[in-house]
Parts: sequence; structure tokens; C-alpha cells
Amino acid sequence: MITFYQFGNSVCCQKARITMSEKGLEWEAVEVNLFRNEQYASDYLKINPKGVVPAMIHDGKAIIESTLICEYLDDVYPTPRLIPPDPFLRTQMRLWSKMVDEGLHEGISEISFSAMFRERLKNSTPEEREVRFRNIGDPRRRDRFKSTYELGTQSPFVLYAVANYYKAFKSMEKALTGRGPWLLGEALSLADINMMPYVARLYYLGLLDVWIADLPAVRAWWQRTQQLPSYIAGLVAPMKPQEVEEMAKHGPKIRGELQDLVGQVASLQAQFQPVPA
Ligand SMILES: N[C@@H](CCC(=O)N[C@@H](CS)C(=O)NCC(=O)O)C(=O)O
Repeated sequence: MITFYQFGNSVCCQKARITMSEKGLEWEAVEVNLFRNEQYASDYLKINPKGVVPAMIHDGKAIIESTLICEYLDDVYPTPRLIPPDPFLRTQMRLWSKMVDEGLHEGISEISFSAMFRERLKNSTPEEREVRFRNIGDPRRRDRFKSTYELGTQSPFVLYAVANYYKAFKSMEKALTGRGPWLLGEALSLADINMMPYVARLYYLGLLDVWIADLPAVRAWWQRTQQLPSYIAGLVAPMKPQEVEEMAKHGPKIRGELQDLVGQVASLQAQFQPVPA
């Protein structure tokens, strides 16, 4: 029996739901409304002391961190295998989860926040805002959050977000060119599933082509992904029409600014020179 604590449109919840769908699992969903600060409710903190979604209870044990939830599911329900058995390929698969956990997750929070949630937070009550800021225990996370709240796309954290996506898409293009159809080759793996929600969010914000307009292999991967039944069941189907509308409405407002930032990152990359041996 799986109990899955989630919030509809959260990227890390989508990742775990795609994994569960790929394996044909059934689960009971419990909504933790992040806009009502339910992630900080004392009962929920007993399950996930980090005060974030997702969390999963399986056989009475709480499992947190979406990357670990997906790996746990693959260990416990090995069909179909989403972690390659080959040790080298496993390291390749984990490089993609590291890319998400060490860059894209923060990146998409910054981009989504500056496009949509910033405005929502500005319109929330001073009490709700106060709880939000007070409960960011980690100093770096607090600085990031405040910076994007105050500066929007002018926050340096949005530039870092754009740069992380730039690197990720270039790596995807390289991995998929002349190979594929999936990131590790023939078989779909957690490498692909890790990336899907982070690409999908940009798509729904109307911003994806800012990065991938000239990356044909990534575009083909994205077309394939959109046909995948587990992607549809785990990400598309649970989305509410108003969430889709909100993304489509607010994303394009920051498009020009993001295009400028991509240009800045590209010229920085162009200055990179390997040191001759
Ligand atoms: N590394 C964590 C990140 C979890 C995370 O940041 N979740 C977001 C939603 S995608 C959240 O719950 N945010 C609530 C908050 O920041 O208060 C994971 O992958 O599970």
C-alpha cells in the first residue's frame, strides 16, 4: 500500500507519479496544499521533516526526496526496470538526477516563482507571507527566495537558473544525437523521468523554445515524451485547467527577459577556452 503526499502541480511530485504510472502501481493520494502552508503542519513534518512535498509511506515507512522515492520504487517494484542494471549506465543515469537535484530543481522554482508565484505572494495576506518567510530555515534558501521575490528576473538566482537549463539542454542534445530514443539509449530510464517535469514546466509556461529552438534532438525527445502514457497519467492528467491557464498566462510575461539571460549565458560559454596541454 502506497500513500503519496503531493501537491497537484509540483514538479517533484510529477516525477514520482510518472514513475508509479510506468510501473502500473496504485496509490492513495493525500493533498498537501503548499499555498495554505500545509507542508508546515506538525503532523506532516513528522512524515517529511523538510516541510516539502512529495513524501511517500510504504509498508509503514516514510520515504522522502523525489529522487530517492523513484529509486526506492524501482528497487521494490522492478518491472519495468528504470535503473539500468549495468553499473556504468547507472552512473550515467544518476548524473541526470544530480543535474536535476543540484540545479534544475532550484532553477525551475526561480523561473516559476518569478513568472507566477511572486505575483501570487504579493497578493497574499501579510500573515501568509510572514509564515512563508519565517519558515525558510536554511539561510541560502531564504536569500534566494527573498531575492527573487524582490527582484524577479533581475535576481542573480534567475540567471543561475537560466544557466543550469542551458547546460542541461546542451547535455541532452549531446546525449541524444545519433543515439536515443531515450537519454541512456534504447530503454526509458529514471534519467528521462527525472527530466520530464522540468522540461514540461517550461513548455506550459510557454518558455521551452527559448532554450531548445535550435536543439533538434531535444525537440524530438520532447515530442516522444508527450506521447508516453506514464507521462500523460502522471503529469498531464492530474493538472487542473486553472493551473494550465495560470502558467500559459504568466510565463510569456518574462519571456523577453529570459531570452536576454540565455544570450548572456551563451556569450559567457563562448568565452570558455580549454587550456592547451
Ligand atoms: N529535493 C526535494 C525538493 C522538494 C521540494 O522542493 N518540493 C517543493 C514542491 S516541488 C515544495 O514542497 N515546496 C514547498 C516550500 O518550499 O515551502 C525533492 O526532490 O523531493
